[in-house]
Amino acid sequence: MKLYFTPGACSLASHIVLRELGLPFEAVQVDLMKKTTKSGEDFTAINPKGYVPALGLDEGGLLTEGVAILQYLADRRPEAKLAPAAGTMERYRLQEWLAFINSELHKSFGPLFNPSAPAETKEAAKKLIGRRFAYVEQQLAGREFLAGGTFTIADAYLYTVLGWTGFVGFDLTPYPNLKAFQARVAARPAVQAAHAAEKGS
Ligand SMILES: N[C@@H](CCC(=O)N[C@@H](CS)C(=O)NCC(=O)O)C(=O)O
Repeated sequence: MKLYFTPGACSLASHIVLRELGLPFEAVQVDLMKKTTKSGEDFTAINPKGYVPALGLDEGGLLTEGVAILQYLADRRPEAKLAPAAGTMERYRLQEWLAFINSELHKSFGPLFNPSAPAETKEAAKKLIGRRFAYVEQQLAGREFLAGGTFTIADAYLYTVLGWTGFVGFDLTPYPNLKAFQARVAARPAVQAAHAAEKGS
């Protein structure tokens, strides 16, 4: 498999999961401004959507959309239990988290990364993220991970999004459960390996 990624972007979640599962893969860095790969290929010719993550499959073809990629990867090694079996209520609960992180958290950061977004738009985005974080904070009370006691693909995604708070000046101090979660996930060997690989790339 080939993971098209940009350091620190939402592709980090897929990168972490590949390493958690010990799946063989090639990491291909993408410059999102120029829309080229590190070796100079036109990324839009590979992924017409022009964004990461994208996963080149061993059998040919490309899978896009982080929540689809994360589930595809977890299902390659079901014994690792990074996602419950398809069709179970636990899987729908996981999909509920993935959808929430994707549409309510991840996408709410958009204005904060956009240099031309007006200050009021950025402020409104921060308020919205704060409300969403308050919900997650409450859900994480007494729990190590989103789905309970074991790490899943939703945790890799939430961890990735939490990592952006430092870049955009969002203070996590009022969310101690989120901060503890972030530290807990950061300590995982696969997460440290993904960070090291992205830094060195
Ligand atoms: N719907 C996509 C969105 C992915 C996304 O937002 N990727 C960002 C990085 S975190 C990106 O590549 N942005 C560059 C662009 O859209 O041109 C998903 O959920 O995977």
